[in-house]
Amino acid sequence: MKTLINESLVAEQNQSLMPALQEDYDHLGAKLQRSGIDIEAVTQQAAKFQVAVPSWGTGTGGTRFARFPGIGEPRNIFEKLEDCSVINQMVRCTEKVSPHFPWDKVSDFTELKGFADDLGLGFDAVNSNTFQDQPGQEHSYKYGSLTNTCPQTREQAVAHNIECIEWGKTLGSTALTVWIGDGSNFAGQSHFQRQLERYLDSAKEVYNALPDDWSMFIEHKMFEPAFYSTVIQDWGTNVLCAMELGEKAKSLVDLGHHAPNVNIEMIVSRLIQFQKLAGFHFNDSKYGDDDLDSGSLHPFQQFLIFNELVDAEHRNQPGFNPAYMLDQSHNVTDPIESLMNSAEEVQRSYVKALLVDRDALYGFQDSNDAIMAANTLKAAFNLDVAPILAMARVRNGGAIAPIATYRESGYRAAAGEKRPSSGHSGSGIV
Ligand code: LRH
Ligand code: MN
Ligand code: MN
Repeated sequence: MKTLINESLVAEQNQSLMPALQEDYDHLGAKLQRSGIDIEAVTQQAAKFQVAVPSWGTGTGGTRFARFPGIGEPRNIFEKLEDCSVINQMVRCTEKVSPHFPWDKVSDFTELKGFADDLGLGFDAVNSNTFQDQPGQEHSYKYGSLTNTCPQTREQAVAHNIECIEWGKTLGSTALTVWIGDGSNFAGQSHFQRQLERYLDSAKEVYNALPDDWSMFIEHKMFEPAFYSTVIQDWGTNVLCAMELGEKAKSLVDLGHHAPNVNIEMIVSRLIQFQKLAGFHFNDSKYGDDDLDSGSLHPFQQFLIFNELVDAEHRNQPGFNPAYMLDQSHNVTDPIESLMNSAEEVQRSYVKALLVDRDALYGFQDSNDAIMAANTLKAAFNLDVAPILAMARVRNGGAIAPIATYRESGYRAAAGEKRPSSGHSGSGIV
């Protein structure tokens, strides 16, 4: 496997940090032992954790007002994969990349697959894009894509989703994520039922093109770009459509796509219960679809979501196999640093959730001991599991201190030399 950061630099940095890490790890191990938890078992589970990186997250996102490009931004999918491989080399829990078409322009998918293989990377769900018009496109998505009142426009959107499946097959992906921006901006502009009927008709065509081992991930979002109504606006409409389509269709939860204060962990629980949880787009948010770094604002919420996920794992719930992906937009940070940090934050929530004393929690739930139930969750959340995460990373060949080692490598400055700024390019994020 080709690595882009000098392995001896990683080894050197790790060596100097190892004595302190070992001390902290042993101390945490002794503490956990008092609660009957074997730290080694937890570290092994942490080391198996994976979350996919979005190809579009490697460039500076920008807003609808401005985009301020960073140094050495990737100019194409090959350079995006290089950055993803650096992320994975440091954190060793991001082996897969979720591509977005046609933002990721590819002329030879076999070549792309080979390029990723060499970097030790694979592909997670492929994302279609019918929320923008592309140059030369015959029919406009101004008034919707899969739900457009014009049949030719709907056909064009269906065909794009089907070509994404074809491309994904070559890349070794097994899922298509469909998010549409379709909706309306004025009361009365669209007939709610007819619009959803058109969605289902189109989505069925896409669904029917799925290979046997593929899934279709339906992603909901409350608003934006449509500001009065959105067709797939919440998990209710989402799961109704997934049920209507069939077993291969499941609901994807993007953390930023809900009304403020919505109990997302409960939505997750419901979807698990009915075997309809596709997976996640992790990010954090204060106001709306902010796409901030995962766990940067609401680490407790993220932990509570993982509490549901680990509970499902613990109870061996049938059909439970969610896909974990990041979906972020970076405006003021180096995207590589944000993505490394975020992967670690998601992994941190997972590890903390593993440490919940589940039998005690079930007991407190059954006896209606609210304060002790809450304290049981808090006890796990309040533990500092950083030594477990660092040890899992180093055992997988990663860096004890990902950001410090990455900065020391000078990768970004070198990318700046190799990739002169176009002043534009990047993710093309909306
Ligand atoms: C929509 C969304 C969806 C898109 C991505 C770029 O807001 O979350 O997942 O594909 O952003
Ligand atoms: Mn998303
Ligand atoms: Mn979003």
